[in-house]
Amino acid sequence: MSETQLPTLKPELKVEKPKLYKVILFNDDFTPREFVMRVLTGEFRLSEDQSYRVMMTAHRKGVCVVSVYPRDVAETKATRATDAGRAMGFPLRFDVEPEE
Ligand code: TYC
Repeated sequence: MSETQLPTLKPELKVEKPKLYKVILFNDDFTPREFVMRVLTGEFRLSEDQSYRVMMTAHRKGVCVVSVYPRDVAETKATRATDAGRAMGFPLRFDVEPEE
């Protein structure tokens, strides 16, 4: 009986870091500050203090990163938050972009 040795196959371990996506808040001239904060606390679970800072940063600079999430979570939250503004007639806008 021949002893054929099979080559040892090392399984290649490919562990990929799950990619994260930023939700970006855009300033506009119409949405009330209070409403922006309500969306940030309600949809993104930011504290009052965080909501105020994020809202004011967008207000002053034009944009602000709200938070980072896996892709599906980021997209769902950005859509729900934008829809909440639209339902009230506000042009409030949230977008999603990949983290560098
Ligand atoms: N600029 C708005 C105002 O003066 C407030 C506002 C802040 C709107 C941040 C959107 O992302 C925003 N009423």
